[in-house]
Amino acid sequence: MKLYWAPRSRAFRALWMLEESGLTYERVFIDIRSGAQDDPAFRRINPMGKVPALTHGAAQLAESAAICTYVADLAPAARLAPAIDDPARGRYLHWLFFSAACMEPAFVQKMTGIALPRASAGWGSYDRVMEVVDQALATGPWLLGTDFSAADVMLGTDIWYGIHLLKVVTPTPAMAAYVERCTARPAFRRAQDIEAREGAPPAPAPV
Ligand SMILES: N[C@@H](CCC(=O)N[C@@H](CS)C(=O)NCC(=O)O)C(=O)O
Repeated sequence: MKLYWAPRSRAFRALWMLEESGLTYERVFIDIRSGAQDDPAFRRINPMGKVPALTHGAAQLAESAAICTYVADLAPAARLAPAIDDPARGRYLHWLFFSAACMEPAFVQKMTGIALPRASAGWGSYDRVMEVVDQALATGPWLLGTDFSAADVMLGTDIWYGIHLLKVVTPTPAMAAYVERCTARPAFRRAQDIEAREGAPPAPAPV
């Protein structure tokens, strides 16, 4: 299995997820700051030319939520997803999709100040998204209660990036405590170490 990734990007979700899974994988650095994502060989893996992307035998996929779902299903022993017949699966899928469908557009709205009617914006509004997330984290420790899941990898990365990188989130006490729990996980720390260790652009090939 190969993870195509770049540091300080949405690929962190896939990196953290793979570290949680215990699966063996190889990392392929795609230097998106120098245009490596436009290489035809990479575009055949993800026609969008974006990281993360994953290949596993004949399977290839992109979209971080899809990768997290795929990896969770591939590693049942790591217990990162409720079983298919578990009612918690509903809430799990809800939060996996919420990230790209609601959280990210809400961040963009906040950063750009674009005004849209609440009824026609799929995410409602930034304030509503934040309110709903805060309520979802009120009980904890994780989105599904006591069980950590791939949905926490998605949402945890978003809130963490929202606070520290994008600076669009002023954390409520529930969000701050949640991010602290996320960042204390050994797999999260390993992913951060990998970024620090391997995140420099690859040396140019000798000519
Ligand atoms: N919806 C995608 C978004 C991936 C994405 O936008 N990745 C950015 C980095 S954060 C990227 O690869 N940008 C390079 C480019 O678009 O040229 C996901 O969640 O995986």
